[in-house]
Amino acid sequence: KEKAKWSKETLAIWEKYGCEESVDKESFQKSFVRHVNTTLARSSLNVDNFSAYQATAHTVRDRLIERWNATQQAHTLKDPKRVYYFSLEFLLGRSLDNALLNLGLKEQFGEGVKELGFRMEDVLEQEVDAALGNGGLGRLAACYMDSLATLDYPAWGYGLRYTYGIFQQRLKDGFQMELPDYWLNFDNPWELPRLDIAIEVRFGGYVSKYTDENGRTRHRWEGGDGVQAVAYDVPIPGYGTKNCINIRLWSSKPKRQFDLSRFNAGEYEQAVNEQMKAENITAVLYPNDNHMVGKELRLKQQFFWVYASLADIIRRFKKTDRAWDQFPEKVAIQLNDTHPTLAIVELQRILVDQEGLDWDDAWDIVTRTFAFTNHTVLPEAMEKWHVPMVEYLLPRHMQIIFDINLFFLQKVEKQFPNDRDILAKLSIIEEATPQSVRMAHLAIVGSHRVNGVAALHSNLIKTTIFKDFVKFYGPKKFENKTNGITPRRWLHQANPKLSNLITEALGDKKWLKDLSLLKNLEPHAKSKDYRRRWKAVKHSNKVRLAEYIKAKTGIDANPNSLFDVQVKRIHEYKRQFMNILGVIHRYHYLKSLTPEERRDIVPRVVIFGGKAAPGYHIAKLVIKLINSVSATVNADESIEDLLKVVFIPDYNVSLAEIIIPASDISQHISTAGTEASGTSNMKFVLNGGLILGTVDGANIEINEEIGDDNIFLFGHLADRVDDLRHAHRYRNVPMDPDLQSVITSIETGNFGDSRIFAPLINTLTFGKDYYLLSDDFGSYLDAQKLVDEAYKDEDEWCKKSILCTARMGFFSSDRAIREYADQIWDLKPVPAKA
Ligand code: IMP
Ligand code: B1N
Repeated sequence: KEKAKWSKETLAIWEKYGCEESVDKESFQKSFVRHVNTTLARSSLNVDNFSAYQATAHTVRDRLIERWNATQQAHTLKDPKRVYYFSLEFLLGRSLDNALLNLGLKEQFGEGVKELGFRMEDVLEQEVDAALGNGGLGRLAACYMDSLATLDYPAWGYGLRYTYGIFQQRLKDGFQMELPDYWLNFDNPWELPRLDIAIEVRFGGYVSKYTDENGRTRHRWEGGDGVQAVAYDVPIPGYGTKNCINIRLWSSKPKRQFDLSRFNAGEYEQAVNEQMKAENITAVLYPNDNHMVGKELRLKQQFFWVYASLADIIRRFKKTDRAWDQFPEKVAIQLNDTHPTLAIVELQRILVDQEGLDWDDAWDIVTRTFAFTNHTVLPEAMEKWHVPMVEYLLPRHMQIIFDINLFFLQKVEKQFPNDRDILAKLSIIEEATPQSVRMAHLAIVGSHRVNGVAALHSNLIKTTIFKDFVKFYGPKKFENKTNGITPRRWLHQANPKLSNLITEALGDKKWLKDLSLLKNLEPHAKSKDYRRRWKAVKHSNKVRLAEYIKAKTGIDANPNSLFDVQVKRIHEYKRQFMNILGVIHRYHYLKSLTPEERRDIVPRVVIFGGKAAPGYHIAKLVIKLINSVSATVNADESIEDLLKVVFIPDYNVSLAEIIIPASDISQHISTAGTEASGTSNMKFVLNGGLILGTVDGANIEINEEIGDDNIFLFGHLADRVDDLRHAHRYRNVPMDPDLQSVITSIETGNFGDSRIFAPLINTLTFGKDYYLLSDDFGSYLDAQKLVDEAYKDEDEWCKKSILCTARMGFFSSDRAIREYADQIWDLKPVPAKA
């Protein structure tokens, strides 16, 4: 509209200067120097690596924003169906290298920066991770955004802009210490503040009833205290496309208007204090992975986020004159776990209370809009909110939840008359004191599709936690969408040498957009020369990691050893405890050998990394035990290089990019049935690392793809777990003798004062051993022996390594996203102009 008002002359000026930012070396240098001089207000005499990073980042950002604008414009013009990915976590890591590679600028900008006196590697190292997530769930959201952008889907991410990301981990005397991650300390070039997009969010208040002009009883949510949600946009560039999508992160700010009535003399300070509380809502990411803590602030975060996001989506929908029943044809919302489930209730409230729709019409729109991904079966992770808390913060939403439940249970009752048992099992409300809202039940009832994240997991939810829902809805509502990872970050960026070697063999880089093409690597496993070069790449990645380990821990890790890696959140179900007990067993074994026998031993470096939730004491003891064992073993000169144990502190995405390409074998050893999928397992294998794992999560599908010869699986299967647990509880199961001798060794003080480890050791004894370490320990040690044997034949190992990479095509997040788009969202790509 406004454009029409402009004169020809005005338009000409716009067009003259609206040209594209060029992407050649000289243009890079020109922008770089301009940003140093203006954005950073520095001169050529005063530029360090960090300023060079900032100037490079701003130069790339300018080019990103251009693509971002073009993409958003194309979408606005076409008004296609969009998908909105609601995730409380986006674990993006660093952006500069990723943007350079996805935009295809790495080479010329690298040259440009070199001529200006810097090395691109040093510049890239300056960036701090955007660590707005705990682990797998948050990183999955980031991989999915990369694929959505790369495949030209019209998609948005919605999340929170935490001031503090996941804490930084330090070690003190082998214990984990947590430091706040104040990641916005220096400016963040990867976000665009949209201070004009501010939405008022309310908590508290009351519900009033009234009769409308048609004589219907209606409800209105009134009163309460408000805060503002301000938008910060994070551009996500696709690989090999102009498409650049957006993650909108909300930050909480005080309302602009003070409550004037409070401005009586003396209340000023209190009024300001009240206002400052607004900022608390998005201050900190909750640092728990797979664990629910029922804190009021967390519930506030969830509502704040879904309220603002829905308001934004509805504003966009209302730009065109469409009837409400077309909403699901324009909007698909994917719920990343139950964290955003209140969105279901909020949309129903908007449609009924504000837009005046009938309940049933509204509910039909709601259920056609939402789909829900479940990521865990662990009972302690299931979200439940106390009814009194929900009632107090969100009185109208609580009423609506009761109504949703009432209408749902009426249908259940009709289908299963006189079955009180199934009513209690399916109810959204858990009848305890106090009552709770079961968020998973609400998410299922309010969605048209529910999916698990690997084949085993999706079957398990149908037969265990959600089995009664399958009885009611039938099996079709429940699907599997096996997780995937982006090969751009997890191979091309993290392992440039291997990426080059693959491209050389395949003739071009098409595999980066169609990972199934990797299968054409298979014949190269037979080439001696190719194997030699493949081995050389792995070796140089191990050298890079060994240098990092030396710098951070002082430990010498010999790159000629077998690198055995377990990096992931520290959790009892992931069984890092079993790994370190296995290490102790190995240590004893080595000490029992004669010098001749030792000659036959494959030297190992066992590498651990990962954070424990700050309140998770047992997990923190596991870290301490690893460090104690590390201290003893590494100091024992009689062991030489045959065994080294390393705990790398502060595992995060950019560290994963160094560690994963350097692994020979990685461990994914959760008790069968507990790890929904795992995604780092995929990353390791894609980089030619073998797996030692249990028959759990995506390990199973990886096995199906790469074949039995290329993976070391062990342990009891998921269908045995219940019986084994039962046996532990009701009978006195003798402990595996190897395990017993390792425990005794800890208890006799071989790894420092054993008293501190008592609570950890107690998890195995007293008829517990909930994660079945004792049951799996024997087969774990056997599998380790097979690993040792296999590694002795370097050439055979290398063949396996190549075949692993070649057969991982299925695990691209592009495949996963296409499945979601075709089977759940009904979404079509909309390419931005080339
Ligand atoms: P998994 O649990 O081993 O499947 O790992 C999931 C992914 O989360 C890893 O591959 C990393 O990309 C990412 N990640 C980043 N930081 C952490 C962490 O502290 N713990 C676990 N995963 C992390
Ligand atoms: O989600 C990943 C899976 O690969 C992992 O197996 C699974 O453990 C992980 C509450 C979670 N499940 N649940 C969570 C995280 C934070 C939180 O506050 C639960 N994370 C997973 C991706 O599918």
